[in-house]
Amino acid sequence: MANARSKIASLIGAPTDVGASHRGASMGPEALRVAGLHGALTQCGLNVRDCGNLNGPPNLQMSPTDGYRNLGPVVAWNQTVYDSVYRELAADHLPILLGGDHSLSIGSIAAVARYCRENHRSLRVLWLDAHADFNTRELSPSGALHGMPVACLCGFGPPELLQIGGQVPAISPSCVRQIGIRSVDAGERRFVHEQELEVFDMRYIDEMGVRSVMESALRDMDSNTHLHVSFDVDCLDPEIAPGVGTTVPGGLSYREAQLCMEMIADTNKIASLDIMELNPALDLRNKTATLAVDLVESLFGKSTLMRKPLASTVKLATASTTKRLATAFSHEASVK
Ligand SMILES: [Mn+2]
Repeated sequence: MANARSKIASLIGAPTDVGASHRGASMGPEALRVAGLHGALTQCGLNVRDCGNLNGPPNLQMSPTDGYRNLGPVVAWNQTVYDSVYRELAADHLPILLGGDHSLSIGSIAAVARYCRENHRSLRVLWLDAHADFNTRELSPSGALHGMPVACLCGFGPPELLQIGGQVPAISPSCVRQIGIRSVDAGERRFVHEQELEVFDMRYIDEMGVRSVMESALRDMDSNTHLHVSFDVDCLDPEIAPGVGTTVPGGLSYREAQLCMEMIADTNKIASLDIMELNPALDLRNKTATLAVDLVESLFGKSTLMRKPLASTVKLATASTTKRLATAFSHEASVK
C-alpha cells in the first residue's frame, strides 16, 4: 500500500462558520494558505493540489429552530464537503479539509466512512479537540452544530445530517479516539459514557503522558486501517493558539502536540485530515495558523528528533518503539 508521502494531497477549503457560535472560522482556509500550508506539505514529500474553496450558503446567524442553529446551511455545506472529500478519496488522493467550523467534519468523515465501507478498509478516527463534540439538541444550550459532529456521525442528530453518507450511523463510536478533551458538560459527559467513546482527556494526558496516550490511541491498527485525523485547533493551549472561537485553558503544549503529531506520522497510515476551527479574527498575526501548519508538517513526517540511535535504547525498546525510532531516524536530515 502506498504510504501518505507518495500520494497526491488535495486541499479543500470550506470557508464557512455556519456551525459555529462565533464568526470568523470562515477565514480559516485562507489563513492556512497564507501560513504556507501548500509549501510545507510539498517539503514533506507530498504532491499537493489545491482544489480551491467550496461554495455554500452565507451565515445569516439565524436563531436556533427546533434546537439547531443554521441547520439548512450546515446541511448544504456538509453535502458539498462530503461530495468533494469522497471524490478525492475515490481518485486515491489524500483529502485535507481546511475549515471552517468543526460541524463540517460530518461531511468529511461520512465520506471517509463510505470510502472505507466500499474498499473494505477499517477506519480509525483520531479526534483532537478541547471538546467531545458529542452534544445533541437536548444537551446543547446554543444549538450550534459544531458541538455535535461526533454525535451526528454516530447516529444522533437531525436526519438531514445523519443521512449524508448514505448509511446511518456513518461510523461506530468504537472507531473514535478523542484526545485533548477538557470541556464537556454534565449531560454530554453522561452520553459519552453511555456510548462508550474512548476519550483521552487532559487529566489522562497529565497523568500518563502523551507517549502512553498515543500508543493506546493508535493501538490495533493494521495495514488495512484508514487513519483519519480530525484536528480541531482548540485542542492546543490558548497561550500558543489563541486564534480559535472557543478557547479552553489547559490544552496541549507545543511539545505535547508535536509528539502527538510525530507519533501519528510514524504509523504511516494517515489517509485523510481535517484542520478545523482556526479563527483568524481572533488570532495574533496569523500565529495560530502558522502553528497549525508547523504541526501538520510533523503529522506528515517532519521531525525535530536530534538523537542518534543508541544501541542500549534500541535493545530496551519494544518492537513498536523500535519501528518508530527507525522511522524517526530516517527523517533526521530534515531537522529544523
Ligand atoms: Mn471540535
